[in-house]
Amino acid sequence: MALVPPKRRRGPGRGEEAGAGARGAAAPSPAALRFPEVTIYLAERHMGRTRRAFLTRLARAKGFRVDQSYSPEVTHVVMEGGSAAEASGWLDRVLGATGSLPRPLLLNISWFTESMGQGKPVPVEGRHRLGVPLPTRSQGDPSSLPAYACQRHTPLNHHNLCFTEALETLAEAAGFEDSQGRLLSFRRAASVLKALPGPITSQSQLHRLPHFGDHTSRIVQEVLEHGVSSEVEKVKQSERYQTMKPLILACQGIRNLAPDPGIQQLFTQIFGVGVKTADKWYREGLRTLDDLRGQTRKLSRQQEAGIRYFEDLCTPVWRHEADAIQKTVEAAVRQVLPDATMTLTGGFRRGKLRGHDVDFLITHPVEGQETGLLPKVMGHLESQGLVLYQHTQSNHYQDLKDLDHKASQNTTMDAYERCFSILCLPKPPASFHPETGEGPKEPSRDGKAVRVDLVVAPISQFAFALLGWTGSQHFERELRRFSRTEKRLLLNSHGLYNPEKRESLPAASEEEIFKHLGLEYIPPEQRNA
Ligand code: 8DG
Ligand code: CA
Ligand code: CA
Repeated sequence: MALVPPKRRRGPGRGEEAGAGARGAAAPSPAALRFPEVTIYLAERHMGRTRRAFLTRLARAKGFRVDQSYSPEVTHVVMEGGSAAEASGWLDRVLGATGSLPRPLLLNISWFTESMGQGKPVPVEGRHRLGVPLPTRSQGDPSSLPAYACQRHTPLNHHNLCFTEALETLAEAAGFEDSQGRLLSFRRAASVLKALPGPITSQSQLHRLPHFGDHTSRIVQEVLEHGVSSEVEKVKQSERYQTMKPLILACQGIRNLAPDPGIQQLFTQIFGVGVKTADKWYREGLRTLDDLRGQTRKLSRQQEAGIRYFEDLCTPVWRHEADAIQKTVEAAVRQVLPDATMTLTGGFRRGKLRGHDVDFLITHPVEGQETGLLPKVMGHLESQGLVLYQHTQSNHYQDLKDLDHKASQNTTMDAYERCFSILCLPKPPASFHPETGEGPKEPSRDGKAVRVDLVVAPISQFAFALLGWTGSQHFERELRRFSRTEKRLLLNSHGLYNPEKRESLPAASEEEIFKHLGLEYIPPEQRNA
């Protein structure tokens, strides 16, 4: 059945493709358009005519403007299944043909699906983008891209999403198999692509890049040629991958379903489980969240909490929610210790608009005053009914000697006083109703359950803690590897240690730490490796 809409008179200033009406039969009247700032164009290539017509109807029913033909008014071009190179080439041709200058956002289908799910245009993030045009002058020659992620600038929005998604899926699957070597090689290759000034358009470009071997290059080549990699598709469809993923998410109870692949290993330590437990459950025949719910005796307190609030914890935390939590927690901190300061760390400090949790670092200008702060802060929050789960640990370093020892241990786990919690973000005011398109979805109870990590550092170690808790996880790992391998120094979130001289190198700021390491300073928003 042909689903080509009948021809319509086109509106002023609107271009038209041969044979296609400008708006199509089911276009909503201007009054029904809910998002005047967004005009979508769905590229038919790969999507097919029928699916395109279906998606058009869906979006229009939700009040989106979807144009049948490309014009300078289009703000969001959505492509399905094409490679970044293809998308970019397509756009160049279209722009050349229409002579139109404003470059629209070039997005993969995930932006469209999420926007339909939320009933409003979601903010565009790096992972939504496809083949964004090269910046006018690239940040240097890609062939001279340094080998360590901590030597490179890695912005949040990069140009090679379809390749990095494929490589990170394989990294994640390698993690499920407990194969650290493979996990790292896929992760490193993906990280290199994130730092490139433009999209990969030909396989020959890979020869000059660090961390690209036969296997990783083959994956990229497949994606370049076919839009997908058969190996990645096979992994994604395997029963093991499909079962392990939600099981790991469930038993950690903390990860966002939107994948931040492979990060599990670190979190295994935090919530007590991870790949091994998930694997054991898998082998015992557990497959779904309900299977887990029926097996309460197997669950620890944090796993139980993770599963109880699973739906909320799978919903991203938005930046404005992080800000709201900061206000609430900061008020409690000030009550206990008026001069204490609280800094937002983690992904939000790197400029992310959403995350799986909110991370804070607390300190006090007078060394030692901060000790024992968290139980009191949590007490305050508990008395307001805001704590759904918490696990607080006091610091476990005794003296400076012990600190040097900590610094000398090349481990990600630190000895700070800290609290891993699930807090209840109070219900937003009525103006944040989903129908207004302004706020988060209706929470499942009186508020939304949000994972919050609180870490307390004495002022003398604050810079190291800030650097360590800002991430990304891969950036941190690379920073430690660089220190160890290239500088023979041991770095962790307590300090920087010279094992030969048996001394610590103090630092009052992140800049000083980079200086000690002989590295150019990389600001937080460029650490999205
Ligand atoms: P997201 O929440 O936006 O999804 O991502 P994120 O903010 O980058 O990740 P995260 O999982 O919240 O972790 C933030 C940083 O904190 C990351 O670099 C890893 C680091 N980190 C932990 N646990 C520990 C730990 O026990 N010790 C140290 N030093 N760092 C840690 O998550
Ligand atoms: Ca975080
Ligand atoms: Ca965290």
